[in-house]
Amino acid sequence: MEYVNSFPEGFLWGAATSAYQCEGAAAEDGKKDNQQDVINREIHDEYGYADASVASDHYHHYKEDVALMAEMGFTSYRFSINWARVLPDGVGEPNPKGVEFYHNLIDELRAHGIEPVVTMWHYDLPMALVNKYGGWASRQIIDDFAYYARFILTEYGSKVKYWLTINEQSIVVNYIDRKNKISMEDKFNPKFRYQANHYMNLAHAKAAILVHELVPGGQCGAALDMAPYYPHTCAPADVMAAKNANAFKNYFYMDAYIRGEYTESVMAYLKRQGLDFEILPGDMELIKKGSECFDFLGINYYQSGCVKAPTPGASRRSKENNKIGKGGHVTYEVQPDLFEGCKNENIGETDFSMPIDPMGLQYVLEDINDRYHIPMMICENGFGAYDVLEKDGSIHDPYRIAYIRAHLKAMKNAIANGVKLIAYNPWSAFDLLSTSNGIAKRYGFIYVDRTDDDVKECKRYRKDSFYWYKNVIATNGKNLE
Ligand code: BGP
Repeated sequence: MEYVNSFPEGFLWGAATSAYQCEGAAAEDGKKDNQQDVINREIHDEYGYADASVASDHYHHYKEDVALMAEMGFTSYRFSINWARVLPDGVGEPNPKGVEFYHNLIDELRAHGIEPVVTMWHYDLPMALVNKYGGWASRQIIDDFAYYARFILTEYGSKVKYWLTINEQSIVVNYIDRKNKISMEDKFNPKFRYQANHYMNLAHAKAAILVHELVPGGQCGAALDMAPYYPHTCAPADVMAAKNANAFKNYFYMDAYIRGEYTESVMAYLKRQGLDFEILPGDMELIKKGSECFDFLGINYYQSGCVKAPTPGASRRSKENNKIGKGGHVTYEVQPDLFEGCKNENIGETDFSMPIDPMGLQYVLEDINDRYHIPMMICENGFGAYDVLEKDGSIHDPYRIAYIRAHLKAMKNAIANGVKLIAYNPWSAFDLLSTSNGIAKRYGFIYVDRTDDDVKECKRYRKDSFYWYKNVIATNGKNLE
């Protein structure tokens, strides 16, 4: 059922990327290593996937990329700042060339009428801080994150209204997968993860307060990966497991950001499991103050989840991404005595085992709006696939068009039911490194001609979805055909 056929006046249309996944120039112009440079070198050695040294070479192609975005009619673009590019040691001396790069990028966007939406941290902590004290493992990160936030807000605040502090905090905390290592020493010590989560909440709060202090009219948010959890059956124990999963994976993070408090049932569970963390005097006051500066929630929506009552005695296990790109290769999460992930037989999946569920997006948007009454921005949504560059330079990606069309319809329904949606920034503007499958798994509207083995010249090509999305934007989402 479709209720309305329009997006609000002034709705922002664009797409998203993150620094380490697209910039390249990893050791150029004064930039030092970040955690993702190191992790992606490891991934390259182990799986043969491309590392972050060249990525999509956006550092050298940014003008062309912005021109292509403008050709599609973008009015927004979500990207992240590479912390180690502007502050190579994490704190202290800035790197003039790195600082200049983001001025140039932002100016280029503004010159084309594109609103920048900037993420402060998208998985790429400077190695200097990881080596010094283990990154998110130490309370010191809170002040260093605030130092970095103050630096970039002072530098770019007059040109950027929308700021996202942290990308996908719940993913960082919940998944063992290497992309989400909190520090390089981390060996999925669950207790340590919840302490690091607390530090992230404090770092986020400081940065949110700074956005309001330093940016006139500044809007602060954070982007969370958002999957609604469905019960496998209507057996009460399965329904309870779904309630638990939604609290543990979703509300626990939103309650901290938006209400400035921790979800009671989750805190009780963590205590029972011996996973409770240290909260010092003043911490909760800071988190509360940060929540008062939280203006909008970024939603990264790819899929829904399905859970059942946990098998008694099952041990803790994190979800593992499908690394080989053939359906069915996925490991489901287990949280002992709370829930156990399983396959939802009612919906299809991508080749990378991502369940495809547009209605799940309507569900989360309405659920969050009913619960928190907060404006939202889609900061990621998209279809990862093996695209083929034809001899004539065309790329036919009907699967991506179908996926995005269905999700836009779901957004229209949510808007009709009262959801205040600011923007749609799907993943990704152009092809870039996947967190787990190199460059072979592509999400972009713009094809970047390189492979995992051969960087070639990273020449850009327009996919079919490029032209389709251009028309969607031109009609403010009225025409999705
Ligand atoms: C999100 C991340 C992005 C992005 C996307 C697609 O979790 O915020 O960085 O990569 O997922 O995931 P993947 O690259 O693993 O296919």
